[in-house]
Amino acid sequence: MTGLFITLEGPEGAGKSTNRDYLAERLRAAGIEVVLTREPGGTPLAERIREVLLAPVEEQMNPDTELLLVFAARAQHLAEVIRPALARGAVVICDRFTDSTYAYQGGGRGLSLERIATLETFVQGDLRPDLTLVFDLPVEVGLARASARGRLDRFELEGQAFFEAVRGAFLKRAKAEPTRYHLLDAAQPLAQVQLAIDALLPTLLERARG
Ligand code: T5A
Repeated sequence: MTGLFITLEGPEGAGKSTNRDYLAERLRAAGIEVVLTREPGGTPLAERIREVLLAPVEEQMNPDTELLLVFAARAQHLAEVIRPALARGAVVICDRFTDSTYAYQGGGRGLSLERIATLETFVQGDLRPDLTLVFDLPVEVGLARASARGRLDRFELEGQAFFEAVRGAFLKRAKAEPTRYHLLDAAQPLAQVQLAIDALLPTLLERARG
């Protein structure tokens, strides 16, 4: 038995967490087992790595260190949460996954995509999300939403050019593989975004029930 692996991606403040909860609620209401999780994090150990990644510190984090920490957390998350849940047939909804690595460490930091792909295969084998929802919105709209919440994390302190590169990387990946990615206009009012999610439900339920 294999479950369904859904990831939610997009720039800062795009509404991933809000809509992750919404989607989980809709699937659970239809009797589906849903495991809701996030990256970096998802297990106690991986959450500790998340703290290291997000905390603003004076020492500049080397981009390779950042990349390896992201994949270290992912290895733990896959072993402890994602693979066991998929093996028992659950739907896993993960707030960010490896597309964020391509977007932030690849697009934002400018690290080699080949190197990221090598680590992706090393850590994940052939496991890839079945469906990736990309919440797209202009950088300034997302940053305004994120900063309205208060203190900014280490990534949110980056400048406009970094986030434009992140957004561009998500859009490029979505365009290259339209069967796996579903692009959503996250600048719309929340009710509209959720209507677009509702439209996906029949297909998702069919796939979740195998
Ligand atoms: N990272 C992560 C990497 O660099 N590499 C990696 O491989 C991975 C996995 C994680 C950081 O780590 C980096 C990327 C990130 O910088 P995070 O907290 O998971 O950080 O990610 P963020 O994007 O920072 O999370 P946010 O909480 O900021 O964004 P969300 O989850 O997209 O947005 P959400 O749902 O919290 O909404 C933000 C606010 O907007 C409102 C919500 O109510 C909330 O107040 N909102 C809307 N308002 C108006 N209209 C809508 N349509 C709205 N949707 C939501």
